[in-house]
Amino acid sequence: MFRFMNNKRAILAMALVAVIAVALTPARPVTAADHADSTSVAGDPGADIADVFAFLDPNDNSKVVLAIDVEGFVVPSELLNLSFFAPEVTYRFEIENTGDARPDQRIDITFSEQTARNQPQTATIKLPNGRRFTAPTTVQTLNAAPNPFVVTNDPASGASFFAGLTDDPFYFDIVGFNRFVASVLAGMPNPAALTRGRDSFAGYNIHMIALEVPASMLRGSAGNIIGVNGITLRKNNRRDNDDERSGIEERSRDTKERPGDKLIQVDRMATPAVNTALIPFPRKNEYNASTPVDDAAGRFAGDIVGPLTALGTNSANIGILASVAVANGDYLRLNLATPNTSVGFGERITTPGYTGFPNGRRPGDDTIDVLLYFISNQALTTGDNVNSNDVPLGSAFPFFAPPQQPRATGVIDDNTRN
Ligand SMILES: [Ca+2]
Ligand SMILES: [Ca+2]
Ligand SMILES: [Ca+2]
Ligand SMILES: [Ca+2]
Repeated sequence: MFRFMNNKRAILAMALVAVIAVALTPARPVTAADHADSTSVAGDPGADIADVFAFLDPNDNSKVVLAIDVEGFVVPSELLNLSFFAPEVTYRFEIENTGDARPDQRIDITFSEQTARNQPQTATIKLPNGRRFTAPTTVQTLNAAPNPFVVTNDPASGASFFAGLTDDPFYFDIVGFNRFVASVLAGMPNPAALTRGRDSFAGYNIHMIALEVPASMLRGSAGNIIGVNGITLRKNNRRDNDDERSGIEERSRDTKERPGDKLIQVDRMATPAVNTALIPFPRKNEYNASTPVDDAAGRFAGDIVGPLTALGTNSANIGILASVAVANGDYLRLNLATPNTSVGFGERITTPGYTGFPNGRRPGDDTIDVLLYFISNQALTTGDNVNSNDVPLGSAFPFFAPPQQPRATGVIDDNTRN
């Protein structure tokens, strides 16, 4: 068991983390928290969840913000053409609020087809209490200044909604990490590889869906603790009796939900990096098709706890990690009674008053560094030396930063850090 007394041992620990991660994912090194985590979603970007967020509105702790983003790495010059949400995908938040692994509520979000680049799509939001409302997406522009976020408030439920492109809030030096891993595998660990401090996601946009609801809407018998799981589903509406009624071309454009349609789960994501870093490659598709109930039944426990044990992560810290990903299934667990006054920008888990991941997840939380912190028995605090998003986050709902736009004449730096 590691007890980290100096930098050398800390570096050793990180090296071992890297070795384990690579050993378990031989064909795909760590990329994002969940971006392109398995072959089943890598070719389906509209349904490929990159990140999921759950946090108390720092301006009003009586409300919870839930967000899910998909299809990242949208370059500013393409934000007009790539700005639409897949109309045949259902974006779902599963809410667990009784203290077990079985979800108790769901919030579904679907989108109409895009009819023109300068027209919004219409999102339909179905809340757990049966209330449903519609909201326009935010239309994009190629101007140097972004269009303002369009936020729809639903007075009947107290909910607010936003969907559109934002700056990708995830930050991580993919290249530095993988170079470091390569040096470890070569037998010459080179921690200098982690000193680039270059955010692989800087300068790029992502498709963001954000919803704010009263916390009271999500509370259950577990009291202040809720679990949040993001999933995407596609309709399987290829029914035999449709073949003679309508042509293939017509059916392929049909996005209406009808009785008999079956929704197939494409991706799921709660705790960052579980599928990308820990689940072995041959089981990544299986993980995305599984549920938190499967997790709690131990289906992937060996894949998650085993490497941690091998690394010397002690039982207390394994317990912290397993409490969000194994014991009662993989959920972002958020304590609704823990006051939150920040989106986490620039904070570390060692920052006094830190209230972020693994308590839910705020847009600014340095999740990769937090995971390394617990894996190393709370000894490693430097992580990948990318310590915050490349642009400031928002101060009001949806709390994410505006999309990165094509730069104005004379602006040289587009923020990308490859
Ligand atoms: Ca994914
Ligand atoms: Ca439950
Ligand atoms: Ca960013
Ligand atoms: Ca970091």
